[in-house]
Amino acid sequence: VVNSPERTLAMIKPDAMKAGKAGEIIEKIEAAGFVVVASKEHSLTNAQAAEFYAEHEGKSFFNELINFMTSGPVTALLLEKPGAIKGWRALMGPTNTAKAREEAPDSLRALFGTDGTMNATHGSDSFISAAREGAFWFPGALVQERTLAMIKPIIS
Ligand code: DGI
Repeated sequence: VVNSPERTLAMIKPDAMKAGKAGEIIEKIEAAGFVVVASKEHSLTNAQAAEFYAEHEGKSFFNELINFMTSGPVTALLLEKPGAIKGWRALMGPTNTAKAREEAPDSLRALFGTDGTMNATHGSDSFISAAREGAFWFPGALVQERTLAMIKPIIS
């Protein structure tokens, strides 16, 4: 299972899109060994952004987050690589841009992020999130080929 491909859901957020950095980000994604399985550029509605970030509803930064995520187009990407979920989180770096610049200066958020809210990229934080977020952006796409392999040891 360790070397089998895994898929995760990534987004290039409106700040990086507006800055014209999508191409550069995708080059870095491919240079890091990810395969871009599918991509889609789309401007989220308020309802879509609220659904995507439902787990943050009620938090202090929720409205700011929704305003930002609906401020322009985003590019959603379905990425594949062994260990894609953790690997993509590592390539992005810490959530807060300032922290990313201190702790992971080569990370995408350090290079392309703006601040604590506008941080250039998104990545699913778990297998379950990747399945949910992948289905949100790419309905019908096979998000996790290793689902059966993963749950077999649990159910047998
Ligand atoms: O998975 P992440 O994007 O790294 O982080 P998350 O799922 O905890 O939060 C989703 C987004 O919400 C994050 O990319 C930026 C924003 N956010 C999270 N925590 C804070 C925040 N924005 C502000 N202003 N303050 C926060 O504490």
